[in-house]
Amino acid sequence: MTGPSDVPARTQVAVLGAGPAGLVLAALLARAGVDCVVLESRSRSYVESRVRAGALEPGTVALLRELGAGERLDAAAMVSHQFELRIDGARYVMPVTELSGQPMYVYGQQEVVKDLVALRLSAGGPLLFGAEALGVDGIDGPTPTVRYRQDGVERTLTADVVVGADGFHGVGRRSVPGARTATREYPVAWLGLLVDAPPSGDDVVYAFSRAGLGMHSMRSPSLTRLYLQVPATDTLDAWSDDRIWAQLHTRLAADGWSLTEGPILERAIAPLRAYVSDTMRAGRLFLAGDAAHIVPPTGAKGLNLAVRDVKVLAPALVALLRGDPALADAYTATCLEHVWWAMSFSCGMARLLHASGDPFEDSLRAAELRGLATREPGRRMLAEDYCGVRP
Ligand code: RFL
Ligand code: PHB
Repeated sequence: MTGPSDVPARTQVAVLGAGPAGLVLAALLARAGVDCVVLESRSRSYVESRVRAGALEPGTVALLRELGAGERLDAAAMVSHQFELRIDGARYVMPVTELSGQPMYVYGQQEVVKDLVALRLSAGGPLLFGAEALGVDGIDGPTPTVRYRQDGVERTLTADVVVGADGFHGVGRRSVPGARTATREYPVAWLGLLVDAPPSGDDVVYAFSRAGLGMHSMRSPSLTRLYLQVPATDTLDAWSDDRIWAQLHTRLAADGWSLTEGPILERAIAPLRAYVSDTMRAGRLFLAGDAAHIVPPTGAKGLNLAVRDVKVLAPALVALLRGDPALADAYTATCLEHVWWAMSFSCGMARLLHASGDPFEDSLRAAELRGLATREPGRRMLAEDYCGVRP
């Protein structure tokens, strides 16, 4: 890690945030010979242990391998050839690989972050932890500046370009003047659990039940990841272990399947929201990943979208720094196409998979889900959208 004494004050690209978007971008830029400095507000141990996403599209995995961050992933990721839709206890297997030609992968986001942090540090690239960006100035001129605080000291970093890859709560998106946002708040949240128990089967299971969505996923042969739909207003104290397990058993119940319990290692309630900024660029400031858009987690798309953005952004920045602005000018429009596709899939799944409590509405949802799960066009669409392979 770069220490305070050798903190650079000038770089080509200042990247805010060491999440998947910022770290993949830094790796792509390093490969193209562009200097960048990554500023991350949290500590290294915090970002490497923050439990979040798990399902990676084949395109994301291919890029991580290509960048040299695929070794641990290839040893530990679980290849997911199918997932299961469970509708009022009836089981429908979606053969993703058979229908789309590619599998999904299950590998924790914090492991992806660990691999990318190691890659960046091994290449000697500046990556500053505990460095909180406070604001971005001069984005309409040729050399924007980031004000940030590290170890209680305020510093500035001057760059040719600044990228806000600092998530929904960062300063990047607040520094784009005049951005209009399309937003949807949901009345439900997800209670996410990491459990010290072997997964109860090989498949990710999305269960629609009248008591609410229940989900089964995994992180390793000995770690299970589970989710429950809860009211958006709930806090963790409303959810004792007994209540959690009772609800998981009810919602995931199905013939021939039983849920293995274990100690809950980690629990958090995450709000469900959908949000898209209509512009991902203002002058020399660009946004990528959750800073520009949030999708509900029902489609497993957020991290994968962050990677899609920076795949578009890296060559655009390389060209811009060489004096050719065409790709940078097209950045927002290019990204909004994949963002709205993923939004449409994720919001569609969110609408169908969460119970509303209204018996008529929920019977409609179950019928619609059965229609998708049993007819060829629906099955193919679900498989292709899930693994991000569009014909
Ligand atoms: P991140 O990961 O939030 O990283 C942003 C980083 O910026 C730092 N930061 C700052 N740094 C400097 N200065 C500041 N002022 C800063 N403010 C913030 C933060 O500390 C952080 O390190 O955004 P990024 O890189 O855009 O990545 C997006 C993904 O994290 C997110 O979309 C996914 O986790 C969404 N998601 C899923 N995505 C998938 O592709 N597949 C999944 O299976 C999946 N499951 C999920 C999910 C999100 C979930 N939650 C938490 C709602 C499951 C859940 C429960
Ligand atoms: C996960 O494994 O955390 C996961 C899988 C699928 C989703 C969301 C999260 O849609």
